[in-house]
Amino acid sequence: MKVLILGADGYLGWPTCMYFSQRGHEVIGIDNYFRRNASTELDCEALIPAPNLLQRVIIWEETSGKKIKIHIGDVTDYAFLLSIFREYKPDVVIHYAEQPSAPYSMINRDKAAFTLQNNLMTTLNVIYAVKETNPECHIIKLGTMGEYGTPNIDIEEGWLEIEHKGRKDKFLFPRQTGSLYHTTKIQDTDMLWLYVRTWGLRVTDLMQGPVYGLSTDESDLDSRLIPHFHYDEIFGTVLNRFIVQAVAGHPLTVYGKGNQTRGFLNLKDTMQCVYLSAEQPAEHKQLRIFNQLTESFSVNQLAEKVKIVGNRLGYNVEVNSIENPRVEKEDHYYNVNFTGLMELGLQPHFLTDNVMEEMFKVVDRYKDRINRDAFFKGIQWK
Ligand code: USQ
Repeated sequence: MKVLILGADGYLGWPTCMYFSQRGHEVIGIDNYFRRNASTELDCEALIPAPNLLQRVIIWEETSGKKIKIHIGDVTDYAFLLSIFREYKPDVVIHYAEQPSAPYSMINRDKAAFTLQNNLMTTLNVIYAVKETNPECHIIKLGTMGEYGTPNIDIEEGWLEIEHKGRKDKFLFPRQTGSLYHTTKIQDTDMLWLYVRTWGLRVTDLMQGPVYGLSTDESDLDSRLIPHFHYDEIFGTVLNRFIVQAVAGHPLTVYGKGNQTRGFLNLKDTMQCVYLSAEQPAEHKQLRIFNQLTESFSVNQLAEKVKIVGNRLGYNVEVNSIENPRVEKEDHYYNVNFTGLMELGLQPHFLTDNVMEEMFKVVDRYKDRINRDAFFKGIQWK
């Protein structure tokens, strides 16, 4: 396959580039370094220094003997994106080129406007570039489990059959998010669904839960290939944050009651899910939606796991419940259907003590770089 990866510098983007490249596919990556620049601006840089993309593809070639092509540019610039589509004619485009943080989208009006503008415009541009150059190209779009929110019913895989006054139809599962970032993902799905219906595009929308981990088979080949690993309030996901906090001797920041439950997955499983989706594409005129997670935990359960493993490794891990800066349900029902990716062949890597120990070991190597000010700045949803 010829694979175009948008957002190739990101936490998911760079490991995805290597994953496809390692398996013999031609990979073209694009990034505008949004996250690098934003984390410098907001004083929340990644834990592990990562060479820029142009340097990383050289390291990758030295390590694997395989080439990845990189273009630095902005997917909101349609002329730029179209020129890439015309030059490479990809079979599949993997769209990660979005502002990925819920807290970032809630900082102020300008960050909200950027999130809206960036996320919707990148998606629109991908849709138009595919239509103009090759409507056969499969779009794989990273959505989020947060599109559904936490309804008081089971969360189905994208769609819900509804019977109303004796008649039946199938609709997108009701969506109700808690942040502007998550709202843009709903809007992306709606936009993709419009163009699947009207232009017959083929789309896979992956409703992913929070990801943890900093290791893939490819990144383990050389420490300079490690993905950006954020532990700060803005770009860090909860388990990654807790492990860095434990290593730094900072109490784990459980927000509110800590009964908030989400569906999690290992970074290695994100790679598998995206790869399986590319190998077995959506049909024409199909918006295929998968719920991308492997197991559910509450925040309290994660904190407890980190505490047990951390204490065993000799850290003194404390858990501290702090006032929740977000507006979210702290007690709620949560039961998600996620059979679609399993049926495609996903082999989950579950959150074992061993997986956490490995994360502790890597984080410990970089503990001198931990910026404690980044753990909690208190970005308010209210
Ligand atoms: N949480 C804490 N303490 C912390 C950080 C988070 O209690 O220090 C809680 C949050 O309040 C929330 C849960 O942990 O209830 C998950 O928070 P998160 O920061 O790990 O995840 P979130 O902000 O929802 O966003 C992340 C990714 C986003 C992705 C989303 C999937 O940044 O790109 O879309 O996970 S989901 O959560 O299913 O919407």
